Amino acid sequence: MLEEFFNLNGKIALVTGATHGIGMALAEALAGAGATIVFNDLNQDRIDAAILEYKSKGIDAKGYLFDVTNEDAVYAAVAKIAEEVGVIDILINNAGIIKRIPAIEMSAADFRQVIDIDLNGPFIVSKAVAPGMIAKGSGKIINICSMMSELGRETVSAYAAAKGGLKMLTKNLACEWAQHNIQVNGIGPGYIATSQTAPLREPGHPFNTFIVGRTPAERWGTPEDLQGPAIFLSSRASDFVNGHVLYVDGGILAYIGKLPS
Ligand code: NAP
Ligand code: GCO
Repeated sequence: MLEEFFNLNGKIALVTGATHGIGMALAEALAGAGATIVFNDLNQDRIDAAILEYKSKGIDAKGYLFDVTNEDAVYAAVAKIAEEVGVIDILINNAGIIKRIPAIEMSAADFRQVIDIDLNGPFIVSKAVAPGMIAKGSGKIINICSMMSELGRETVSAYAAAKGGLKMLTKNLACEWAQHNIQVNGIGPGYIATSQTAPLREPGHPFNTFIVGRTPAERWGTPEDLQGPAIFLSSRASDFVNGHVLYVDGGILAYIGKLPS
């Protein structure tokens, strides 16, 4: 019974931006539950290196070179994946960037680039995989949101706008596609130790102490903390979960903050 709920055998999962970091951890989790993994990146060298890393872990992952913001390239890649591997059952929209610039100093071009990758990208890739899921009569889409889907902070205006929009895109696509037995949900990681947050974790950086104090679990999250939630939202266990953002944040969003000592 339990095994059946979380078994991904026979499922094909596309994880965007999964050459390292959270994306790779999520791909490994889904592979461990039986899924066949395909992933993409912007750089062929990083794709090649990731394929070897997956192989070293016993995962025969296939990598595809495309930019999630390039609609033609996305549709061509989804068609190529269907031809070479099969129709995508599970999509994790993981690819994303952040630019930490005070709003008044941020150019419109920088703002647009973050919105394009972090919000338009998930829309484009979701739209490209949906017809195959509708034809199959089932599908799972997981959008990687953020604490910034709910909270703001200095210097991340574009990222917060994108991730807040991604939360609402998740809810809206859930409403449009639930009738086709496609569940669209989100995972909202807290502060996770990856290359994206490396600047904030440099020795002595005040943010390091701040975020550990702001997290009831009193630690940075790891990509592995997100693996179980990803399997849950990719599996039969979540077939009646729609438009939900599952925050995996060590309690940050539940916390008013520590009393100053
Ligand atoms: P990361 O290490 O920066 O990885 C992001 C990945 O996305 C990279 O592989 C990158 O490829 C890829 N990417 C960027 N732009 C792309 C594009 N236009 N097309 C295709 N791929 C693209 O970040 P991470 O920490 O693993 O984060 C992964 C996701 O989780 C992001 O959406 C991030 O916003 C979100 N998140 C992270 C945290 C955290 O604390 N780390 C918390 C909440 C949410 P290249 O390496 O080739 O640039
Ligand atoms: C930042 C961090 C965060 C994390 C994550 C939190 O500069 O505040 O990069 O944005 O990446 O999104 O959930």
